[in-house]
Amino acid sequence: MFSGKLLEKLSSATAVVVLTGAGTSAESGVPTFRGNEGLWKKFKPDELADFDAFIKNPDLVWEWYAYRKKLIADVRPNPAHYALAEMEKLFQEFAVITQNIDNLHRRAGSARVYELHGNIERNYCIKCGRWYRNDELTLATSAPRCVDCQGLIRPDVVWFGELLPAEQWELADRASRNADVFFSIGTSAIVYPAASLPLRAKESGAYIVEINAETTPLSDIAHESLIGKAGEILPRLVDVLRKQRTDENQK
Ligand code: BV8
Ligand code: ZN
Repeated sequence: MFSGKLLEKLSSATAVVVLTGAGTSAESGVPTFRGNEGLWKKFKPDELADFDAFIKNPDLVWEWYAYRKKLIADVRPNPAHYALAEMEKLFQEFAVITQNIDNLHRRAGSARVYELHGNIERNYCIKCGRWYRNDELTLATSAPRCVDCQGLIRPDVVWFGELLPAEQWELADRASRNADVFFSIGTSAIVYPAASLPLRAKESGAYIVEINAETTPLSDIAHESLIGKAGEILPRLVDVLRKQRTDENQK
């Protein structure tokens, strides 16, 4: 299933970076955005994941995020998340850069996780900046208001037209440029600037591998594109890597 070239690259790699998208959480039961059952099918992205839409119709945007918060609270990491947490132990430098806001990588045990698009478990008041955890919010039908200043509370996620968190982006960009092998897993590779990371990694000499259920704009640029489910492919890759290390140690 894995090419000799990939296994050779991984056996000599010190720095491995993984960019993940919604497809990595799909097998946990979290709907993706652009797939057939995707979230964007029912809702339009620019009606929901956008600050102006939020100001115009905070209740509708909160209805969408309340639905996702409830859904994400009830799901668990899947074999793809656990395999990535295992892979972290096999390389000197390993980072997961995620576009996902579901916190499932950390819940699966990954330590170095850069969240480019925020985290659905955090919320803040747009007027005074006070932070709120999900369990501090009563997600009834209308948008929650700040107890201190009555300002609108929003989820701490990156909407279209908004800048990504500077420190997370900086760390992700540096890790991508320093990678020996860069995986793009479960992402349609169309949302920027996240989708520029594999290109930056390739410019700096990294071996680019895509693992995705279908081809994407990255497929022709990557050195290898493995079509399939992350939850099936990644555990097999970890098994092969573990065996590779045992064989090496026995030499
Ligand atoms: C910014 C909110 C700039 C959080 C999201 C025209 C051209 C190029 C760029 C632009 C443009 N017009 C506007 C832009 C910029 C825009 C952008 O890239 N738009 C795209 C759509 C063209 N980007 C932005 O606005 C970003 N900000 O650029 O600011 C700026 C500059 C100066 C000053 C101010 C600002 C902000 C981007 C973040 C937007 N936020 N969501 C939330 O609620 O989640 S976007 C949304 O898409 C999510 O965040 C998600 O993370 C992201 C990417 O989606 P994917 O994760 O890839 O999910 P998707 O469903 O698309 O694909 C899943 C894949 O998995 C599929 O391929 C499927 O086949 C596969 N799969 C399914 N199951 C499995 C699987 N694979 C493996 N195993 C499985 N089991
Ligand atoms: Zn406030």
